[in-house]
Formats: sequence, C-alpha cells, structure tokens
Amino acid sequence: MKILGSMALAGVLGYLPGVSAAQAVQLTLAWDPSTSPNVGGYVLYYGHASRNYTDSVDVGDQTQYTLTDLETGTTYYFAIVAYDTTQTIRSDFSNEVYYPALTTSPKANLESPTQGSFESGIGLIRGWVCQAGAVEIQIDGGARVQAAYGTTRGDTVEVCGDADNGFGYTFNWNRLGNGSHNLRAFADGVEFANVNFTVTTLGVEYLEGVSGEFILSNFPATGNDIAVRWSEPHQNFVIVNGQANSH
Ligand SMILES: [Ca+2]
Repeated sequence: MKILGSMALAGVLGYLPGVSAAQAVQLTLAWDPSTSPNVGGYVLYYGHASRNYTDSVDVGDQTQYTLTDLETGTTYYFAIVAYDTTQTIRSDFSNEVYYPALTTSPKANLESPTQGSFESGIGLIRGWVCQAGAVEIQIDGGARVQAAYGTTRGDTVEVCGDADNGFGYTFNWNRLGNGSHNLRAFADGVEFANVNFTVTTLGVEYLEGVSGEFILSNFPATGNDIAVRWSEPHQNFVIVNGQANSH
C-alpha cells in the first residue's frame, strides 16, 4: 500500500494591500507559500458561496494572482490549494477569504451638468448617490468641495432601497469664465462622474441692475410663443408665461 504524502497548507490567503475595491472587477489575491519542500504550484478556487467553489485557476508556482473577470454586485469566496511537483498530491484548502459584492463604481448619478452641456448663470450641481459618507465636487482640477447630501429623492428608492440620496451644490457658473470646463464628482473619494461642459457668461461674475423680457417664437411648438425675462437671482432667464399662447 502506498502512502501519499501531504502538502502543507498554502499559508494565509489575503488581498494585496492597496488594491482598491472600487477600481474594478479585478482583484489581486496573495498568499504565503506552502512550507512543503516540493511545491509545484497552486490552484486558486473561488465561488459565490463559502467553501463551495465553482471556479478555479491553476496559477502555477506563484504566490499571487489577479482575477480580472469578476462579476459586480456579488460576493466572492476564495481559497488556495497547493500541489506538489508531480501534481499528484494536493494540500487541503487554505483559509478562506471573501470579498463582498464587488462594484465598479458607486451607485450614483450626476444629473447636472451633463457631458457636453451649456451652463450659465447660477445653477445647481445635482444628482444622487445611494450610499456615501460624503459627496464631493471638483471643478477644473481644483479643490474638492463637499456637496449637501442626503436630501429625499423618492425616485431613487427603486435603485437604492432608500430615499435619502440626493446631493446638490449651488454654483455660480460665471466664476469659471467663458469656455470649456471639467467637473468630477466623488462618493467617499471614488469618482462616479467626469463631464466637460461649456460656460457662457455675460462678462461679469454677478450682473446687476439690468432687465429685459423677450418673446421666443415657435416654442415649445410651432405656432406657440413664450416670454423669458432676465432674473437677477438666477443670473439667467426664466420663463414668465408658462402658458404657451397661440398665434
Ligand atoms: Ca441612501
């Protein structure tokens, strides 16, 4: 009768420090080498249930491996098995590590400004984030500023499971000056939006003491007119006759 040898466990499995959860559906795992003298390599096992691995990859004689095709939104469990140089003897599974629901980015949306939009006057940088300690805005690579966060947005319940997800930051676009600008939004430091937009000013940061009312023809439909009036608090024009008049 032949007695099979045994392989020492492949040590403690863990994540490589510095790997960011939010960065991607990519995860690098590392483990201490087996203390057996004749280690031939390792098999990394993983799956969605503890100690029930549905996938594996023979990583050869290395002690770290990067999985690049993990699905988002589901938890993964990992363990390592060592095998010997003849590939006939295998160790038991190592300790198990799990990784909670991988996400590529926070569940979040920047609603305004949008990519390619035109901005003028005083506006609201707004959107929603399902869960964050802080929502920050960065314009043209400047300092990140914290937006007000946690206002009720009933329309996000379906996506987020709760409603306290609105964020907003009032901003005078005139401060940026005419031209193209960039805005990035972050939830707990993780970027979830990056848009370029165009600002048009009237030459000053806050225009005072002017008035004007103008008719826009054929809006919102052919044959309809609306009136817009300069509004100093908005630093913009507002519609003053919501009822479209027929010719
Ligand atoms: Ca929430």
